[in-house]
Amino acid sequence: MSTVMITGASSGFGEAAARKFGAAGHRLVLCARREERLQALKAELSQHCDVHVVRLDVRDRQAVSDLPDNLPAEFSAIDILVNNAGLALGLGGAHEADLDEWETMVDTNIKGLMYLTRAILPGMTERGGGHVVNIGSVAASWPYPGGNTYGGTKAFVQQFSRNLRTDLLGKNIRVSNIEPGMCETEFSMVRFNGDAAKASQVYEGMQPLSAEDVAGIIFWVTQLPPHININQLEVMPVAQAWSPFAVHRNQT
Ligand code: NDP
Ligand code: 8X3
Repeated sequence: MSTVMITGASSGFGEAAARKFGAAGHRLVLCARREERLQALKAELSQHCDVHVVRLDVRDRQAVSDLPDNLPAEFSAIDILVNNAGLALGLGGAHEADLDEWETMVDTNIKGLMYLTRAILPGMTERGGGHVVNIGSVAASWPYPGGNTYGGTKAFVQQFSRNLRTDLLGKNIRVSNIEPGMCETEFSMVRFNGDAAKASQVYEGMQPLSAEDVAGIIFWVTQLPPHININQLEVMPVAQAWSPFAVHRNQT
């Protein structure tokens, strides 16, 4: 049985991962800003496993760095950190983007992930083992219109994950970067600022991944024999692929 910390456990992949690890009896530390959702999840999962809930904004550097010391003793030895909290805001062109939205994505997807990693790694190195599972995105490698800063933040997650592997070589700590494509969670609702019609259009007429699909992958990489490290795993729904290069033919 492992102790698993999941950020962004109030929705989407994080919530589904909590259910997956919880059903297998793992001890859970669930973090997000919407604590009432975490409490409801705790009530649901408590029959299978021990759950500790933390109201946490991953952008709060001090709160994240204090987190390990504030955990109850029985939850303090984190074996698996799922760095999942994150978001996209807007899908406009870079020339008209809202700088506050860009900063929120940087603060959450890059800095928040950095803070959590830095806070949890010392315990893992002291105990001689662990697994950091970062949630990247296909947007890290493949540009699309309006992906601008969001894709940039996930490119950071990709390279940071690789560099963690090199820093942690010999310390028995695994690092995996899971990079999903389209998945129907609250992601698009957040991206489009609560516009449900716009959000559902994203998945119209195609079968996206489900949160459970991604949670199953997160769980799987952690359950492999301990000498195996999945470095990077990109996954899309069958209905999603790349497009050819866009060419602007200025001939009219
Ligand atoms: P959801 O919007 O359903 O979930 C996002 C989670 O992140 C929520 O639990 C939210 O909790 C948490 N979160 C956001 N900001 C903060 C913050 N400042 N502090 C703490 N928690 C925060 O989206 P997904 O489950 O889809 O997204 C999870 C991750 O997967 C993200 O990193 C996203 O970029 C990535 N991703 C999503 C894809 C998709 O198509 N859905 C594809 C590829 C990657 P709360 O608001 O309660 O704080
Ligand atoms: C979210 C997936 O394709 O909307 O990371 O960028 S996508």
